Amino acid sequence: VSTSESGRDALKRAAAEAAVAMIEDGMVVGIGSGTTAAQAIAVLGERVAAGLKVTGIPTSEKSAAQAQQLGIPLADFAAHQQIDLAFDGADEVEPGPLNLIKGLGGALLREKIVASASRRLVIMVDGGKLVPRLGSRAPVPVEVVPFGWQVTARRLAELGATVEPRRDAAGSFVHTDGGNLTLDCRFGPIADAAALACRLREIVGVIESGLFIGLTSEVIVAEPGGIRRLHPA
Ligand code: A5P
Repeated sequence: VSTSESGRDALKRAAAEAAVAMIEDGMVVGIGSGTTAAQAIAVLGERVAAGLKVTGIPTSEKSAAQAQQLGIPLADFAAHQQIDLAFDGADEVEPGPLNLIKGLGGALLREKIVASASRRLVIMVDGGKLVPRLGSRAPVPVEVVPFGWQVTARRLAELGATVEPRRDAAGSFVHTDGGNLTLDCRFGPIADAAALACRLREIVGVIESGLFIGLTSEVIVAEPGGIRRLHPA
């Protein structure tokens, strides 16, 4: 796999094109967040400009702004509670169940709400994001209420994680679109991601974790040799 920036960008674009090709006229579409999703939004913008009729429900303020700029009509859950297809990126994918780690790019909660309201969740990655066990490389981002975050962080550490609050380059806490904090929790390779997701949810102060369990319909994997499609085993 090419590790150069332009090589990775080309793979993201290839995955994005394959995902957006699945979108049909009249669909309500969940619009993901992150750099791969941004490529897909650009491709979707081209199709909308060419006459495709869709309604988008964005998963972050950033994606909403990009979609709006490209003339993609947007709505929210007041208008549609059922999404036909959502596209998004991921930080790690475990082949087999196609469980995911998401949220390293900052969004997570809205992504999970959109994913859970979608008939199909299509994930776009390059081959470098496939791991035998979630947590092999990435931390699990956990969105928490700012009040008492230190207590929440301690509880997360008791589960065996090294916990770091997400900060920007200047050292300030990063706030999510919902005004919350993100704690990056390094567990190392996770033997049972579904069980861990449940345990995380039980901690007071935790809003959601970046473990996406049983939500993925299809993963589009872009590699230098071409596109592969994975379905949950
Ligand atoms: C958004 O914060 C995340 O969940 C992204 O979907 C994920 O981090 C993948 O992002 P990239 O496509 O930028 O790697």
